[in-house]
Amino acid sequence: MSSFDLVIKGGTVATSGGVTTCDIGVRGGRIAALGEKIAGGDRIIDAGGKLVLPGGIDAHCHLDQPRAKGLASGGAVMADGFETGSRSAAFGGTTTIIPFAVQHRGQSLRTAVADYHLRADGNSYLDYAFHMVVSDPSPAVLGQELPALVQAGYTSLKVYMTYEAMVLSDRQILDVLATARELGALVMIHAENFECLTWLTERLEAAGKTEPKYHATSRPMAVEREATHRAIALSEIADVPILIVHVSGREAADEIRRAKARGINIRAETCPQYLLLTEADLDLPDFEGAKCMCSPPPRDKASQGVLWQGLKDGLFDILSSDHAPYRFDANGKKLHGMRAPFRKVANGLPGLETRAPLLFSEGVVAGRIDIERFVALNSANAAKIYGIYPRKGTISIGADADIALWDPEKRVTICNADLHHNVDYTPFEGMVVQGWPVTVLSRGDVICDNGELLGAKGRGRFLECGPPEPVSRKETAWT
Ligand code: DUC
Ligand code: ZN
Ligand code: ZN
Repeated sequence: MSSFDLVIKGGTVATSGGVTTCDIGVRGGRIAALGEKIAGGDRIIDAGGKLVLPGGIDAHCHLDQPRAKGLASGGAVMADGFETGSRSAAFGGTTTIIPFAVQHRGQSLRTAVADYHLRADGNSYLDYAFHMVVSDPSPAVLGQELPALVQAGYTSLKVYMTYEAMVLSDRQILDVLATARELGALVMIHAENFECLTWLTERLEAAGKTEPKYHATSRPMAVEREATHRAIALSEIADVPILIVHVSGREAADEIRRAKARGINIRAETCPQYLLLTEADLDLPDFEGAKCMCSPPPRDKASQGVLWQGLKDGLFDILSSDHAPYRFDANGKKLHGMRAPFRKVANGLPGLETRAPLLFSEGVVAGRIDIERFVALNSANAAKIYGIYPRKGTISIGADADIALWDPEKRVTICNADLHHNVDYTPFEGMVVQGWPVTVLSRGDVICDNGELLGAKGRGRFLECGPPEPVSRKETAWT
């Protein structure tokens, strides 16, 4: 018996901190040695010509999420649960996923988390953690449930400034922020102004402007910009860091840049759809535009440039998919028919599998970001922000052997038929990318190899998260 279960030999190993050529020895699912020539190994993987990268972390995806009652688009069914969602993520080089356990109004948060475990446990190919969505911050939730849940490893939560079933008032958001501050949890904020977009939606409907393209008209950049500004102000007032999710427009990005320049400790995320799609994609004929309907909506070319600049220079910390899997059929996008007003069309698009390859191709290969920055955006920063670093997000001794071997030359034409989710389309159909993860390991197990699924359903484990990195707890005047 040799001293390693597996040795990955001769690859170019990149982390967010640098690039080197070395071998990796894996024992018991963890990285046990890094060195120039590691001898032995029950199994050898030749990584010559490959990039050896930490497995991706998709820190914002929606899987098997029960729909909130009372939504205009209510009833649409998510096509991916943990089985197909994690499978698809794995084929795209992702080894950890963090979806959302959603509390519906009147529901206990603890119950929501327990219910979500029933959906996840035993079904995932990948390790997973949960964020929580707080839609009813009652005294019991803030005073009893959240403290126990944060202690148990659920250290991040999302609040919404929009959606009828989820929206919180500024005062409620302040209550959640103050609780997060006390507990050392991180609050993610969906920043769109509910009153403004509802007013615009009603005006558009009255004028008969209900096709998918008007979804973008109903949520212009000012709707996102104002809410982003307000979220930052709330974070400043409560004196606790926040993370603004799925930033889409250049105006919201400008707000974040200004806040960071003033020394406000906030984090930000964007997604491939905002880098690669525009509002024009919502105007495709035959209701096809509905495939690209998400909130906030895709913007314009100028926004894409601003977001790429922000990914390069550190304005953005992470790139997530916001995978929200609705099929283009009567259970999903077409639940209310092909002529449904945009208000009734489920929001979201799929992206777990294409997230990292798109960032690699359009980012690294296109010369917009270097490979270290790719690793930071793809995995290291999410691991740090959500309290699972250095177990995840890096290649270092003691870390889980969650590793993706990328062929940096491989050219792939994205085609939904080749993807492994359960959605019947991809908004990136026909795009040609260069670079693809050909071998993917999770805790030392080869789970995908050259297009073949080798991992077992249910092998993924729940990850208890530690304290998020940006949390600061100095005294304030109001504590
Ligand atoms: N917007 C969200 O906030 N969540 C899921 C999908 C979407 O478009
Ligand atoms: Zn959101
Ligand atoms: Zn989302």
